Amino acid sequence: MDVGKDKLLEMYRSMQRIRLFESRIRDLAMANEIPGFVHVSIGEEASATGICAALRKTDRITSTHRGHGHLIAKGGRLDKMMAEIYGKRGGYCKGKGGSMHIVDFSLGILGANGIVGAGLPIATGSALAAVVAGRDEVSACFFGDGASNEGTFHESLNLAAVWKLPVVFVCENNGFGEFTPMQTVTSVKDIAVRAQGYGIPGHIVDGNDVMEVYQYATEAVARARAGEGPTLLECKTYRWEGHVVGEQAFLGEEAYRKKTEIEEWKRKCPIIRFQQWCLEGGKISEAELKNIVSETDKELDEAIAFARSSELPDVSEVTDDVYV
Ligand SMILES: Cc1ncc(C[n+]2csc(CCOP(=O)(O)OP(=O)(O)O)c2C)c(N)n1
Repeated sequence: MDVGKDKLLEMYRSMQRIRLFESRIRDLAMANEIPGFVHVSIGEEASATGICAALRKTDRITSTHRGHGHLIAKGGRLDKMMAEIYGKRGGYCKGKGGSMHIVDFSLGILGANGIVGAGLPIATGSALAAVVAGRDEVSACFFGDGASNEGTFHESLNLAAVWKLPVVFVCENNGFGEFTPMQTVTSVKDIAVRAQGYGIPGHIVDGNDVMEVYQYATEAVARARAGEGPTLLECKTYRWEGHVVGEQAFLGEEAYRKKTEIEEWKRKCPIIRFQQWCLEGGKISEAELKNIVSETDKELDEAIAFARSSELPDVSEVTDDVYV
């Protein structure tokens, strides 16, 4: 696929922003500086990036409990995300949503979501709304392998197929739902085959290869925009960290996965892979890549300073912006 240098740089920046943001979040949560639960997607950066790189700003996404990467890839601001995760007033939801409820309608981000499988009908509804309103917009829906066993997955794929809605369903298959290996609770080896049951295309994608994700996403988005209906993409990937930050307790004798498996997947790091591909082909220089990392580190220092200095919301504001 012929991709210009600007796009490659944009994708590299997106993956590094996700990795570095979430690495900081993980460390801050372990230091008890961040309240509540945080789920990071370290190791899964290529799927969020490759999909969002194929979308327009006006296109929409729905996300999950593991949503920082999706939001960053769609253009989310790191300072407002950081403040939200700190529970501060300067955050996207004025500190009342936290990690799992970040929304930015101006960027087409319809929300992270703590309810597994909840994004599927929202994305389907958003695609229907676009068709009814005559807007040329595509909705991309991120969800996990666990969510593909929820009723919402099956209902959404069916309706989106029947009405040929402009949706791209993106299953990020990281092999586990919490501490349960996917194969022990899922009737098929590959989630992509479930597309056949709804008469739509389904593709298995190397979710650690950002260029492959981008290629499949470009085709699925074009198909959706042309009124030909939805596509299911299954991005095979792996999460390096626990289901939730602070999960070390589950790495003992009774662990649900082996350390060697984690190490094996670390060797397939999506960022290093893309970096090598860019350097080997002389597409991007090492200095350009390093510059992106140092710019992102600086952006993160500022985002953390912003979050720390932002105020906590007042108890009197608890029902503001909430339907009661
Ligand atoms: C409807 C619902 N059921 C159960 C849970 C508890 N829960 C939170 S995350 C999770 C696992 C989800 O697995 P998957 O969809 O594969 O996403 P991953 O965590 O692997 O990214 C579960 C069961 C929930 N939040 N919502």
